[in-house]
Amino acid sequence: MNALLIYPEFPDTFWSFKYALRFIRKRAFSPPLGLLTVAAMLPKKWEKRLVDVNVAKLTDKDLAWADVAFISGMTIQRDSAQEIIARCKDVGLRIVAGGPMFTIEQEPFPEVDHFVLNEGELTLPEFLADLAEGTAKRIYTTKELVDIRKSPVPLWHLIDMRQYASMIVQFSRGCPFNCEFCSVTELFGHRTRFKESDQIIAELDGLYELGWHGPVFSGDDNFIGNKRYLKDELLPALIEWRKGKEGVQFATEVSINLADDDQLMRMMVQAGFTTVFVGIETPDEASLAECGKSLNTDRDMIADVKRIQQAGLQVQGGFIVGFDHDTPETFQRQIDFIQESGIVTAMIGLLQAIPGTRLFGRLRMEGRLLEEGSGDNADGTTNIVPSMDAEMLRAGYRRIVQTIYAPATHYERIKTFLSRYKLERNRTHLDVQHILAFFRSIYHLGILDRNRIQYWKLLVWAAFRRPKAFPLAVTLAIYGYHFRKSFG
Ligand code: B12
Ligand code: SF4
Repeated sequence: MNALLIYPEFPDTFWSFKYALRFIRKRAFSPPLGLLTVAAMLPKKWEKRLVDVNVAKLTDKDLAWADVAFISGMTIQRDSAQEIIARCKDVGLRIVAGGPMFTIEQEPFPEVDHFVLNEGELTLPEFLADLAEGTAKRIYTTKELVDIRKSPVPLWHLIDMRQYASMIVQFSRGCPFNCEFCSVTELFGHRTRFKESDQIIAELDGLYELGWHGPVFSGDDNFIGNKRYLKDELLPALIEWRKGKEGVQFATEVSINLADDDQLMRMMVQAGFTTVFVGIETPDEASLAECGKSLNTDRDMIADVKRIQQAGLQVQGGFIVGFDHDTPETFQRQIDFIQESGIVTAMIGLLQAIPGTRLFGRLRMEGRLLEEGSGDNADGTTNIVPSMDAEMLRAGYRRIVQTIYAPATHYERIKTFLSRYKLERNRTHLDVQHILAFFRSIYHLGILDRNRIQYWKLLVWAAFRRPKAFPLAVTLAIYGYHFRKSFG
């Protein structure tokens, strides 16, 4: 059996980092971990080929080679997935679909032969057994959650690592909280399920031995969902593993209560974590209460962000407008918060209702749902009838985006962040591409760009005030270029 695993194309979005990746000559941020994991669960004797359409073309030859196509994807990849499915159908390929988008909706994909939904570790074995018997059904689903200690090591050799800016692993799934707009607990549960530390080290060894000595993103819903396990097991194991491996740096997603735990922050930094993405959502208490984000209420979140930065972790933040309790003042409050906190990479979303969330259920009852959402809450659209005037909301959203990514404010935020950031020694791993990226940034941002003066001011400031953070200043300037282009 020849299995062709296909990952559809992402549109140009905040997270695509398309314009920034060109500076380091990479094609995508990270590879499709779901498909690499699925590949590891297919029978050993099958031939496997993976085409990530974000980094390579899906050719007619690939399709002719295959006996069966396995397609994954998020809602945001819907258009590309539909094109791929149509091409597979044209050549008579059997199509198997799984992953977050297909788990949420199947109706838009009538040509798919088999939906193997939820966590593949649970549904794929039954599908494969039925396929072998010639009795494969159309839908395989489960309400169970897998013990991810049984999840296999992804088949890294199926990708060309050089095409990606970062590798991606997953230490845990699930989140103890229950925000109204979020589909994580519906899909992955409230209990944080961690892999064994030995299992994680084996995955990291696999990557390192294949020659990956760069950034690794851990795609956890909330990495700090089980602090005891982190302190007693995983972080000590990572600290030990990372000795002598300076190039490897980790980034992940956490909740704001990381700021309450100095020991945890210290251990994460020691283990090689440099960046955390935090769901801040909004500085408005009433809107936080509305969406059930109780862990962000009654606290000084600017002070929290500062503490995390001072501990040595860059904070990236997710922000949302469009809650029922938002007022016309909310937009300026968001801008002020982002500027003051020095969160350089701030993802601003318009609230969208994702099927399966509590928000989706509530708004359907209230008759406030419009057409299906785009799946990208940072594209300025929403599928909700807001309580605020819709035009005012859209204009407010645009104002936030245009203000925080305007060169003057963006460069100012970089300085605010770098003034506080505690940079560990020997953290920065520079390869030839990074050095070339610096020269490319001089050309694009320092010569061609209308706002070149701001760029040069930042470089001079960094060279004298934060010389060790100079490469990071350049990287963040390049990110700003991406955000201006993609939100432009
Ligand atoms: C890491 C991550 C990212 C990373 C990297 C993504 C990448 N390159 O794949 C980054 C930060 C870039 C990212 C961005 C976004 N993400 Co994201 N992300 C995740 C996260 C936390 C982990 C994904 C992962 O790698 N999991 C590990 C692998 C092993 O799991 P998996 O992919 O789900 O695969 C398993 C099953 O789904 C199944 N499976 C998967 N594919 C297939 C295929 C077949 C054929 C079969 C049989 C089974 C199967 O088996 C696998 C093993 O169990 C998930 C949440 C989560 N816990 O899954 C959200 C998640 C996937 N992201 C989500 C979203 C919305 C986004 C963004 C749109 C956010 C935004 N507003 O910009 C962007 C879109 C990306 C872009 N380029 O624009 C949603 C998707 C919901 C949906 N219906 O589409 C999720 C589920 C989070 C949520 N809110 O619920 N994301
Ligand atoms: S803390 Fe984050 S992952 Fe957890 S439920 Fe809330 S938004 Fe979702």
